[in-house]
Amino acid sequence: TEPAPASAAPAPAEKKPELVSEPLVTNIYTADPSAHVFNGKIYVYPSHDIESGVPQNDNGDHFDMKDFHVLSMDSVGGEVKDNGEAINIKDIPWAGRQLWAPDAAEKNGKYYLYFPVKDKQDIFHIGVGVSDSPVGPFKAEPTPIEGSFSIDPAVFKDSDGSHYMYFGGIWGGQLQRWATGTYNPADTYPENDKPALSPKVAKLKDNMLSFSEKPRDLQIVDKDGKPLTNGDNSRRFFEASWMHKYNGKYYFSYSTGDTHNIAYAIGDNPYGPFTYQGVVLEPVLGWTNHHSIVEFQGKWYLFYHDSSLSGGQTHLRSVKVAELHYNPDGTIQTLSAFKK
Ligand code: FUB
Repeated sequence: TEPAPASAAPAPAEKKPELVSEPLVTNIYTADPSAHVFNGKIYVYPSHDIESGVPQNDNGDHFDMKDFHVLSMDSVGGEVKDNGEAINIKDIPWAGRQLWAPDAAEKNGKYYLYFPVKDKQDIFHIGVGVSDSPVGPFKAEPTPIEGSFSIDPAVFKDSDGSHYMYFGGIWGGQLQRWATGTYNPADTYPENDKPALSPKVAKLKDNMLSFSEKPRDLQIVDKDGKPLTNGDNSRRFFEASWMHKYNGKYYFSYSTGDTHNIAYAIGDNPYGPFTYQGVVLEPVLGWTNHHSIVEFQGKWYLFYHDSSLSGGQTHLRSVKVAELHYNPDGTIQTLSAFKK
């Protein structure tokens, strides 16, 4: 055979964008950042991690958060303001324990903070608080959103002004206890070769305080249209739903939990089905991986967290931001948290 011409040298390994990023704030621990642009500013709605002394377990009891602080900034890389306490668990009448990952939305000059918290029977539901300001204080509604369950609400505003809530999380997030449609304290997972448990989606009513429909399953399928299976741990949904729209397509992104990736899938409408594409963010320092994706001044950003500020303590995390890049075909370039 002929020797290969010099110009046919092996292609260099795909160069991933480097992720070198500092915590947005260091005065408190923050996690699960949901970023939005309201009135030309970026507002980040994170969990507020604390050390409450509860021992670590697979249910996530050590994530024992009690309030939220909203962060704001005029530019990425500019000063980040911690706007102080926006709501406290003691002011949520139905709450028991564990304020987990929140999100927020704006409509007609009112701001809505959506949050999962366990009720007094230790069952997760999703609540909402209302404010005239994006940074609160938020006044909690007296009861959870009717028909809500599990964790990690993400509220997406579509181009026609409709709002949809995406939610759910397995293991400590209790989604598996709702597999039959009603709460069953025994964990029930599908067989490994059966479709994985689906995240949920429900359109919100105009009042932003309730669902306008029974939550539907959001299907994530492979390139052949087959649902991802329960045993497909490196790709199946675990928690941390997020929705964004790019060039008219709907991008559903989420954490794969025990395999620690932020993955994404693309669909043609807010309900799906969504076809699995790949990984947005590889595992970070710490067990959890949770993110949001937002466009600001013509650039796209990934807000995420890791545990670097606490030296790796999994329940003491810090929110960070990195620019996100798309390929010409609309796929997302994978970000790697650790330099290779
Ligand atoms: O922060 C508590 C929980 O950890 C969140 O709800 C999950 O998404 C995971 O990040």
